[in-house]
Amino acid sequence: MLLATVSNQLKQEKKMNKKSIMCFTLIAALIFSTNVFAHSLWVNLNESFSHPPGHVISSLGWGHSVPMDDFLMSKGGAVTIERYDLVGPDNSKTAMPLPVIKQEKVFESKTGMNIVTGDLGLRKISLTEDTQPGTYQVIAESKATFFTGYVDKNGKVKMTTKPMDKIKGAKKFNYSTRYKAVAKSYMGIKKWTQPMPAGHELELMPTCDLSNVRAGGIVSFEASLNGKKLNCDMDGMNYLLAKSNTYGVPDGFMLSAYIMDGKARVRIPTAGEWVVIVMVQKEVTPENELKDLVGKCTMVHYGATVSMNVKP
Ligand SMILES: [Cu+2]
Repeated sequence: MLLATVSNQLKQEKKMNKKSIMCFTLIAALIFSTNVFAHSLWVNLNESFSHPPGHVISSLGWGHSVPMDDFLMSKGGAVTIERYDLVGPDNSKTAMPLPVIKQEKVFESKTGMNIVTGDLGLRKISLTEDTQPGTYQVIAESKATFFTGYVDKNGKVKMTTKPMDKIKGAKKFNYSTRYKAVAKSYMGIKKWTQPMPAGHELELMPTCDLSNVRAGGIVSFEASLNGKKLNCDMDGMNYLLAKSNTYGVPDGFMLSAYIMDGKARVRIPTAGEWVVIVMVQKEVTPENELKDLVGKCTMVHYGATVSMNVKP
């Protein structure tokens, strides 16, 4: 009896060791994902006024598929959130608790599925008698992170989240970039007031009322990088993308519009949640405004989104 218990315990310990090794390998693989800068970060806002005075549920989206694609730490790529704010109509900022990002235990189902819990920043924002009317913003920002691919002294291809100058013994760098993703969503409580910019390097601003968009309506935006209007010119082509789970999904396409003189507009064909995306990549050179990053990375990737709910 006692022997059986000891042997069971040993078996269990062995199993746990194996699991923790597997877990570590998984974390390593996650952090070293290559195409993470192709992922978008966005804010989902779901308004509920069934029980007055009402509330809004905020959550974060990460990946490709609207409204929720993946956890902030997953095989597709990990991201750290450093800002998750509720901004009032008077532009006052209230920090909401950041999502807890960690590798959780995987539960196995009886039919070959894996189940895992996680935190996508689910926060309830309730109205009170004292709620000031106007436009509220929920703003999320990821931490600017380096992604470097290199060949080590033994000829092995490696990937890391360090800048180039922190990697020892690299024979060759395949790529090195810094990526930061920012996300905003707006809600007009009783009325729409023009929101203030968030102060992002890549700032995407609506120039229309986003609380009352209907299918078939036009939405307009302004986009700038470090205060300079984005454009389509000799410096490159900049465009805005718009995607939803109610349009183009089975065929894998989305809408796009050129950004001319900082402005772009798009007609939204269907009701549902839409995410508007601008992604910009800039080369680091000793002559341009990114010169402080020379030696750390060769590229900088910026991603900005604004999400909205379109009525039928
Ligand atoms: Cu992906």
